[in-house]
Parts: sequence; C-alpha cells; structure tokens
Amino acid sequence: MSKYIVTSALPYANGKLHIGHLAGAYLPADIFVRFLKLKNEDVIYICGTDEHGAPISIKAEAEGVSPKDIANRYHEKIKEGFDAVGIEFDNFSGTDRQIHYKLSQDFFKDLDKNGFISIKTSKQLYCEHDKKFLADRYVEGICPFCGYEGARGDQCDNCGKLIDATALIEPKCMICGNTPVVKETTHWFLDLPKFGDKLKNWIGTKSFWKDNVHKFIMSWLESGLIERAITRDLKWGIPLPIEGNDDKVLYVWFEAPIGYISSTIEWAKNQGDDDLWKKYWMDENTKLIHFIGKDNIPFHTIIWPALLMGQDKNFVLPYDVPANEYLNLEGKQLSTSRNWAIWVDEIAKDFDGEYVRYYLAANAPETKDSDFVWKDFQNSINNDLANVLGNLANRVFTFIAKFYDGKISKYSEVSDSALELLNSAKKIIREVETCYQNYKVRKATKLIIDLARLGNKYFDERKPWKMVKENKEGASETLYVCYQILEIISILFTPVFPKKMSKLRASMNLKSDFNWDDLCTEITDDVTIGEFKPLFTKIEDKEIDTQIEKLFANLKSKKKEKIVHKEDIEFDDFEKMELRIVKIIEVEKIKKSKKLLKILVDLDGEKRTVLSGIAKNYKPKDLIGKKVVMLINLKPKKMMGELSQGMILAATNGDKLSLLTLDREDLDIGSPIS
Ligand code: B3M
Ligand code: ZN
Repeated sequence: MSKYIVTSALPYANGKLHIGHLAGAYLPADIFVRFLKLKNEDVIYICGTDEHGAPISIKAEAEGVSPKDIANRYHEKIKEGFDAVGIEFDNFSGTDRQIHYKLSQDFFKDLDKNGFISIKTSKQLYCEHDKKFLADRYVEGICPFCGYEGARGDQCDNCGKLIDATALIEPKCMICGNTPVVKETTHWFLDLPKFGDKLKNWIGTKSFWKDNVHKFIMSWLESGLIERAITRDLKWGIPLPIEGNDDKVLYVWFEAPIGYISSTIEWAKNQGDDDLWKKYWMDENTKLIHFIGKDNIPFHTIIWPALLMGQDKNFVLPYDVPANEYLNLEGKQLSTSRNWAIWVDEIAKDFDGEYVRYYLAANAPETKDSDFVWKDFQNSINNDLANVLGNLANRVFTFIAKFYDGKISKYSEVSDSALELLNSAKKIIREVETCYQNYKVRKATKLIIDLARLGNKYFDERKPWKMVKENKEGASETLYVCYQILEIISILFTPVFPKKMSKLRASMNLKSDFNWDDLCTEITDDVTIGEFKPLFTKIEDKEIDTQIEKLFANLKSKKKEKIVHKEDIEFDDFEKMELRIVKIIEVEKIKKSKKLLKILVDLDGEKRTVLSGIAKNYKPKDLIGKKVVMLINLKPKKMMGELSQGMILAATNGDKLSLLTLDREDLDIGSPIS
C-alpha cells in the first residue's frame, strides 16, 4: 500500500470560487482522492487558502479594510463553495496562521544556511503616485514573450512564463493606473542555478508526467535558470526572518506551497498526533501529487522542488504534478474582473451540485482547454444522466417492484446476451480503474455512461415487459443482471457522484461501507429493493435561458480609467525628450501578438525599427507614408525578440486609439517638437 499526499493549489483568498477553479485543480483531485479511498489507499487530501500576496492586499485597499478581513471573508466563502459541490479535504487551512509563519521562516533559514540565498540590489517598478514598489499583481502590462496584454508583474497568464516586472511592455500601476518608474531596492534571491543539475536529474525521472507539464519544464530549463527574488517590499505577508529587515516579506510564491506542509501539520494536531504529518512528508515512498492549473506549473515543478531540496529535513519531492488546461465559458476566456464567470455558490444554488461535478468531469480540460456551454450542460444532464443512467435505474426498480414485489433471486442459468453484457462490464471496470489512476476523469465518466447504455440496450432486447407474461424466471434474469450493472455503476461512479451513488445504493439495499473490491462480489442470491426516487430530474429550457440572461446581464464592460495627475516637472525634464516627426515606411505584423506592429520609420535618412501597440486600430497598409510623432531618445528595448528603438506617440482611452499626425503634410521629416 502506498501513502499519498494529494494537494490542490491553494486558492487566493481574494474572491469566490468559479467553475474554472473547480475544473482545473479541485474536482479532478477530489475525484482522484475518492477513488484512492475506495481502493483503501492511505491518502490525505490537503489544501487551504493562500492569504498573502498582492491579490489580497489590492482588494483590501480597494475596499478600505484590512487584508486580514479580506482573507477571513474569502476563506469562509471559498469553503462554502467547496462544500456546495462536495469537495472534501482532510484539512483546509490558511497561510496566515502561526504554524505556517514558523515553517516558512524555517524554510528560508535552512536555504540561507545552506548557501542558496544571496542578497542583491535590483531594479523594480515603483509608483510615484502611490509611493509603492509594484510587486507581482500590483502591476500589469504587455508580456515581453508572447504579447499578451494582461501580463502581471511576476507571470504571464497567457504563456505561463515568469516575468521580471521591469521587462513588461507598457506597465501600469494596478492601484492608480499610472505608469511606474524604475527604482532600486534590495532583495533576497533564491539561487536556482545551484539546483540546476539536481533538478534536471530529478525531472529526468518524470517521463510519465503529462505532456503539457513536461513540455513546459523542458522549455524553462532550456532557457536557463536564473536567480529569483523571494522577498518583496510589502506590508502584508510573512516577515523576512533577518534582523533589521522585517520590513520585507517573503514572496507569496515562496511561502504558499509550504502551506501544503503546514496544513498537514495542522491536520496531524487535529488528529491528536503531532508527529503524524512526518509519516507522510518524510517518507520517500509517499506519493506527493499536486493538482494545479497550468499557470502554476513553474512554481510546482521547479521552484517548489528546489525549496524542498535545499532543506536539512528530508522532505519528499513531488511525485506527479497533473496540471490542467483552462476551462472557457461559452467560447470565451473566463474573466473575474469582467464577471464573465459562473460562481460555484450560485450554480450550486440553482442546480444539484453533483450535476456540476458530472458536467465538469465529463468536460475536464485535461489535455486542452475545454468549454462550459449552458445548453451543453442541459443536454448532458438530460441525455447522459436522466435518459441513460436515470432511465436504467427507473425501469429496474419499477419492474422489480411491480412484478416481483421488490424481491428477485439470482438466475440459475445465465443467457448468452447477459454473459456478454457482464463481460463488457468487467472490461469497463478495468478501464475505468486505469483512467481514475491516471487522472483521466473525462474518459472514466464516458465509460461509465457507456455501461449504463449497454444495460439499457440489453433491457430493450430482452423485453422483460413481454417476457414476464410468458417466462417470469427469464424476465427476472434480465432484471437481476441489470441490478448487477447498477451495483457496478454505484461503485464506479462514487468518486463523481458521492451522494447520488450512496442514495442509489441505499435504495438497492447495498451496504454503505463499501470499497473497490466489492465490485461484482457483493450481491447475494436474493436481492430486495427499498424505496426508490428518480436519481436525476431533467433541466427545463427556461432554467437555462435564465442562466444565459444572467450571464450577459452581469457582464461588465471595461472601466474607463479615472484621470490621475502626475507630479509637476521642470521645463528641463521636458527638454530631455527628443520628439521628432518621422515617416512610416514599412509595417509588419508580429506573429505572436495581437497588439504589436513592427514599424520601420525614416528619420531623415536614418532608419529605425519600433514596436508599437496599435495593431488593433490600424492596418499595416494604411500606415505606410504617414508622418507621425516619435520619441527618439527612449532607451532601446528588446521586446518579443525585436529591438524597439523609440516610441511612436498616440492618444488612447483604452479601446480607441489615434496616432498623433500632422495637419500640414509639407513639414520635413526630422522636424523637432517643442
Ligand atoms: N494561490 C493560485 C493562483 O495562482 C495560487 C496557488 C498557490 S499554490 C501553492 O491563482
Ligand atoms: Zn506571455
């Protein structure tokens, strides 16, 4: 028997859960854990809220409350969301707790003692309006790797690459919307390159990891490991355990994964055995499995393992990191800020929480992004569940009650068609087991519904409604076999439908304490059924129409930014800028970017290349020949692999954009602006 620690990414305590969270990191893990528990494996399922970092303090500032208030509020709300859809952790903690502070600081101290930390002065973005260094999510801009517009100060959500905030194109302060400046500050860095060989060897043993995860790490390793700042100039967080420097806090991604351990320590204490956590975390045979969304891959496969490797204690390293892709909504990316989302507490109020589990399991974004479509949700509940599985259960119960007084006996001789069905069932059981074991929930659900379909087909072919009149014994064989199929499904589907399957089993008079080994062996010669209520009710069109209306009604359009004035400047400051008229001579699209164009300009004989974020507003051919205003002496910057030598000026309100052009065509190229 193996020991397992299964974790799901710690959700930020700055908002409620939406279905995208569920589909990516929680439901697949919950199903996996329930499966392991059915197999009598020794498994603990660990999670908690991620309560530090910029997302929480930004929200707190916006509302004028303390970060702790925000963390507490959303810790509760997130828990309610999980309860509503039956995500059951063995422990659900939070990172703003004493145990976690101490352990995180110990982690830092061990790394420091073992020579993996260095102190460096580095350049960071600073907002002069808010008097604040803009760490992580305090700043957004265009990703320098893929051109995505909403990239954050530490990572791009689109390509997943980790970003140094100063490399962001067109950075903006998330508090006031102003453009930050670059300022120096001191930080503590994790010396990742020192772990290079060890990480490579370890990852070399992980050929069984999912393709998307493997590819991501390989490209990361190829581009070379660099030192990463693990402290931040923020007030909210775990103080750096170095005397005189407690105005710095540990970077949220340094300490959050340590939360997996601190939550386990809390669990052990609650179990009344303080050391119990060590039996899991310090046994090299434990399988540590992290379920995450794809944006969390680099943290879990490189940085977190390095943190573990740098400890004096012998912690187990991740065994597997099944990362999922994203769930879209009605064909568009989920967006919490625009409220293009379905919130877990809301959907679970309007529909059975297990319908949500089923639909998200059947459409899990395992190998590619998948889509939540309301009509499709309705169809899969009405067709797969009500018409197929629900129908099989209904007819079996109705027949046994009506013609056999609720009691039938095992067949003495089994017909060929029954044998065929039972053999298919055995094969499906093996396949479903492999699927669950390998996090292939999508396929598992499909196989189980297929089994119910086979059951219905067999029932239709045997026509027990006719046979019961001529051959009561033969008809009872049909019912007994279908009852067996339902018994199998009641176990196979337990990880997805814990409540419904337990109800079904109660109606079938099957034991409530069961496990995977009971498959096919638990039925006795005689079976008696109990009271039965249909398992699934169909969803009406109007229920779905209401949801679609609600979705669009709540959609927020992008906010217009308020005007924030900058500090006064001297005339000299203005004079430093070399602004001139240039003429656009060539324009090319940049393949990977929707926003940027590569523009070649003529500056009175001198040619310069500029990358400009105007692709959404201008077609390349319409730009050729235009005379525009350009900032000439802006330091050249490499973006998306190209060197941009200056900046073409434009006015914009976010959506609309206009280049600054001339109202006299005969002005010479190169003319200065003053
Ligand atoms: N709090 C989740 C996110 O990126 C992040 C996960 C932490 S797991 C240690 O939204
Ligand atoms: Zn990117």
